Amino acid sequence: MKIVLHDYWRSSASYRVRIALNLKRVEYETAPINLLEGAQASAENRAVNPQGFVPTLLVDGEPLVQSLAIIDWLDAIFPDPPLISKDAFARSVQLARALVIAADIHPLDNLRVLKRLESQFGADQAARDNWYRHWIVEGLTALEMVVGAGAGAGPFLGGDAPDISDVCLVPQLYNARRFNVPLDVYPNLIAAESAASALPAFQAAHPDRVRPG
Ligand SMILES: N[C@@H](CCC(=O)N[C@@H](CS)C(=O)NCC(=O)O)C(=O)O
Repeated sequence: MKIVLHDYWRSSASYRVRIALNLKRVEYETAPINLLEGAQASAENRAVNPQGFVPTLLVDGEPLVQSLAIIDWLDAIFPDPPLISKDAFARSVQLARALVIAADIHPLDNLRVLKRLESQFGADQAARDNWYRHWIVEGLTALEMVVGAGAGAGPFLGGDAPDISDVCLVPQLYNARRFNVPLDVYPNLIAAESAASALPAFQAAHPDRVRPG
């Protein structure tokens, strides 16, 4: 099976998929799509990812899109280690945590949304940064409460091993630091990130490790 990941080094949705591929020790090639040059909107990228996003995972030439759906596919085909539980209740809890980030923080801070704030409302850099930080703080505050209420298991959000919510958390915290969001108020999230950052699979997926040039 030939697997090619279309990604961008600083894209957090791509970072999620790189982590999952590495955790599952899947061999893959990468094909960079430069978001700053607008390559995501090219006809070539839209042919595999009609929304004009990264990541796209090509499996023997067939595209899979949407990072969480890609991770769900990876979990089905490469079950070890599992990232989504087979137990219905645990699965719902894991997905809910992942979706706080992937559905309710990340889309609001996407590049196309930031550009739209500028073109439609004239938002300057300071206003866009403020917007970016606002949605991160709101989402992480809720996630810290959720995780704190179930505290005890740890160190990962997934307990003694990372699950799909840890795969979403680490890239989101990377983004938060880029925008100088104070993170010391999220001790449970930071503890989970520390545990994840000790794993080679997470380290190898870090933007600084995959940045071209
Ligand atoms: N829900 C999608 C989101 C993908 C996404 O937002 N990708 C961003 C990079 S992290 C992107 O390609 N943005 C391009 C743009 O906004 O123009 C997923 O999880 O794959």
